[in-house]
Amino acid sequence: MTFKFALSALAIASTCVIPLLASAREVTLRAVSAFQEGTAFAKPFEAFIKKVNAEGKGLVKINYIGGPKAMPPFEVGNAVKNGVVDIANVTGAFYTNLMPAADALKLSELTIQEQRKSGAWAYINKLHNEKLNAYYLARTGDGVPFHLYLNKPISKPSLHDYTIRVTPVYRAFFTTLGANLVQTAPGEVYTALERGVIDGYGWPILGIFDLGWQEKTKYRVDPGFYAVDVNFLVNLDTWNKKLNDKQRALLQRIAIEIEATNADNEALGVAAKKAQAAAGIKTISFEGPDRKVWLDTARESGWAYVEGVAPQQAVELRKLLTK
Ligand code: 173
Repeated sequence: MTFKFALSALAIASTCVIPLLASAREVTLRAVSAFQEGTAFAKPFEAFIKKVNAEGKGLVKINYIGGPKAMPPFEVGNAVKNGVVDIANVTGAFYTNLMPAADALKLSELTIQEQRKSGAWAYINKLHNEKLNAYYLARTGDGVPFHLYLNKPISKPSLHDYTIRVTPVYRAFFTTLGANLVQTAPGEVYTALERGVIDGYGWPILGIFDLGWQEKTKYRVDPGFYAVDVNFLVNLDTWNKKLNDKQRALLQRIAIEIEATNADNEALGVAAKKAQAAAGIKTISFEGPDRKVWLDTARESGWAYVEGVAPQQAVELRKLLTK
């Protein structure tokens, strides 16, 4: 073989091989959301996917399977754990069956940026590694409180004789206030309101227009309580084995950029209150001692519940997540 021939053979080989290697390096991740596509708590995740697919060309591609039509919200944690999906957008309340301490995430008084600095994120990530076989990639929802929405007014912090739709987020609080509880996924709230089987529901300040609930809602109770946690979780085998350093760095950088948009949430909440008032939803606002009872009951019943289901983690989490 002449030297010249060898060179041209090498040139041909490399033009064939390099594109193959490049495409082999692009990893496709399957994604689901526990919240319906296009709604308030799917939007940050969808912005994340859009950015990853634009900026990660040739490196990572996210294939968005969709929301609750693709997978029931309370199954999403399991799907991440088993690797049925690689990445998911889901609130802790939907995977307390696998990680009881996830119920404490809503009780955080620190932003995710503060949690990353203080070591809280690292501890919470470790719990996700152990219980959910997941990497805790991002938290959205900081600055979005939960509220009680009603169709029968109340004048005191008491819910005796009221039937309220819940998830684990509100369970301890509304139980302490004397309510009867019905747990449903978000997709079932409208029908429950329409049929009159519930007198109200727990939900954050954002998102009640997404599924048309304003049509069936008379009152919102203020103040709001807790802080929404909607988390991006990556299957741990995917994170450790399927992705390389560059791919992990890209996902981490964009996740942190999305977390920075949590700063917009307060303004979104103000706008949501105005829109609710314009839709005819009246505010029941607890002031003075009632306000204190409302907020103290929310916080203390919430922590007492976590202490019951995950005693050691509750002590650690309360230290890490409160001021
Ligand atoms: O379904 C719910 O009320 C709930 O638990 C939740 C949690 C985070 C964001 C939105 C809803």
